[in-house]
Amino acid sequence: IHRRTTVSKLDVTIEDGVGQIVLKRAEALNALSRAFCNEIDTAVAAFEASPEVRVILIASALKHFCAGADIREMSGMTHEEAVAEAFVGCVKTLGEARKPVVAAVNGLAAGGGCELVEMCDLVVAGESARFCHPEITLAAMPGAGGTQRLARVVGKHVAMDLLLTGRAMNAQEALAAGLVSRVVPDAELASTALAIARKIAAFSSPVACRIKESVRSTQTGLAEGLLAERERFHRCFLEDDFREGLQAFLDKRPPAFRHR
Ligand code: CO8
Repeated sequence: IHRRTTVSKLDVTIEDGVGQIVLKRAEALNALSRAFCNEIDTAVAAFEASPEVRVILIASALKHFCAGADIREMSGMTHEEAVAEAFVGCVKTLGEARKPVVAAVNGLAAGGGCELVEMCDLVVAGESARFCHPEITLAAMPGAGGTQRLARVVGKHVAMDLLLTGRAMNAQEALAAGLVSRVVPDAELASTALAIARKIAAFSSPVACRIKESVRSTQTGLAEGLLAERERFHRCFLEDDFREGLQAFLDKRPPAFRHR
């Protein structure tokens, strides 16, 4: 069965038991605006509900995987709006998916984009892929699991290096740290990720989901940690350094933080 629909900023296809989501919000390097998150959320929810889909695959059609939260949109939001709209809550469905999720990462996965990767179960990276959490350079912090899932995957000290310095890790480093499952030549990224997804989709789906559920149960305290992280992230919206960090990015200048 092969179906194809185009939902403005996403390509969504189902083939051989693999539900594929290809991000293509070209004007902002797949930055996660609320509308874009809602599209991702809707696509994942549809795949979760579809008996045709046994594995979910997420990839990018652009030169980067995803540039993180939409800084332009965040800069216009008040604290009340961020809390009321549960900003960052919108990509919840991917993080909570029962079905296995494979990520195919090319270019940069930054901030919220790296958090999308951390929500996935098996991560295939092109050899030029890079991973970073630059939130601190904006006087922001991760809000969709970056402090929680990353620390659980790579350990406290590598997580701290990424989160407190904002530096990017290359694909080989990410492989050694455990954030990535496999590194392949860039030209083979899409085909390898699809082959892996198809292989998993050919097995019994209930048992694949049960294996995932069982592995996830090792992540004790994750749900509570995610909620507490989100609350801390929302607090950034009350701070003047955060406003300055976002504005400086948009103005393409270095930030002048007051609270150094
Ligand atoms: N938000 C909005 N617009 C963006 C973003 C973004 N995150 N990233 C890039 N863009 C825009 C740029 O403003 C630019 O627009 P224009 O052409 O109008 O000037 C266009 O995309 C292309 O970007 P660049 O010219 O900068 O492209 P480069 O190839 O030179 O650089 C980078 C690519 C390195 C990815 C660079 O764009 C960059 O550093 N982006 C910001 C990365 C970042 O700091 N991300 C973290 C954001 S904070 C965060 O993610 C918190 C997560 C909270 C949870 C969110 C869950 C939804």
